[in-house]
Amino acid sequence: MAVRSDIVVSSAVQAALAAGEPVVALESTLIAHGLPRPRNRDVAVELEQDLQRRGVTPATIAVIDGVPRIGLEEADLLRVADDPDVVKLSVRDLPAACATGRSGATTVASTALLAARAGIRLFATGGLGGVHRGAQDSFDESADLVTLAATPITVVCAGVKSILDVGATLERLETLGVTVLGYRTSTFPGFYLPHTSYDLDWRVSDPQQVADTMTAADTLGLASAIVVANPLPADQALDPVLHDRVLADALAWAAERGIRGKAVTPFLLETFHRETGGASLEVNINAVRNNVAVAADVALAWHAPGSAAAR
Ligand code: PSU
Ligand code: MN
Repeated sequence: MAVRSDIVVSSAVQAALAAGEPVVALESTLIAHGLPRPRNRDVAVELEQDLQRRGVTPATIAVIDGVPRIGLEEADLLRVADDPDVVKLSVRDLPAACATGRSGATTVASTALLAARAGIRLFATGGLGGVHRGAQDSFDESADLVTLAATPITVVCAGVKSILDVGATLERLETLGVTVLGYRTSTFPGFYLPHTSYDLDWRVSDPQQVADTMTAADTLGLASAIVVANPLPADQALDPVLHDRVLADALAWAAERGIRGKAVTPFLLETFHRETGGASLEVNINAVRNNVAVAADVALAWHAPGSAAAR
């Protein structure tokens, strides 16, 4: 069979985009490879329902049998969550998966790319990929960073996980021209923890200021992403002592076992969930929920009557 030449946008997402209604993209690697089965399928469904309740159309993105899909029918969403043959697809993997008819979950990079192609302006995720510790030797830097440099979309995340080199990740985002906004915070959040020791240059206080930043970026003709860094409330954070202990173990084990390439992030996440007795999993899920809520608010502000997008 010939490879399909289109990206398939679900009828719900198509209708919302055509009507100028708010849409928020969701990534699927977080579901397939970031959260353990079977909890991941409940989260996948819950995130979509939460957006719908807020008056926003969800667009979970994945490649199903070689077809890139923006907005999944329930059966495909559950397949992404349940099927161990669903591979992890960053941008460079997309054409190969399409050509060979594979199914795969999209990372921040490939989700952002596909969402932007479809005209979606908002994207909610958990944590971004970034520069790994020891990258000066391994060269391990997520393709999320270079993709965001060239993809005009607003990504709401809880910062990056401390499994990464947070400082180096922020330096690369600066070099790459990616706008970073602290959402009601002046420090970069550390995913499991509300703060890191890294200050941010820009703090916004409400969804409208994010929407106004998007308008300004459009006016300026920027092709880069805007990252909205949304910290967890302090009472939802992971115990810092447990965090530091598990982090040290997880990094040591990854090195010992020679985990490399795209297996590194899922290995570290799984180790964290196991070694914190599931505590990091609850924190992770709460972070994603919070980010979905902020992305929905920004999408609503972006489409509000009188806003630039609505004109
Ligand atoms: N960070 C998280 N949770 C995740 C990921 C990153 O806290 O689930 C996933 C995202 O899909 C991200 C990807 O885009 O891992 C980055 O993988 P890599 O480092 O291989 O690019
Ligand atoms: Mn990598």
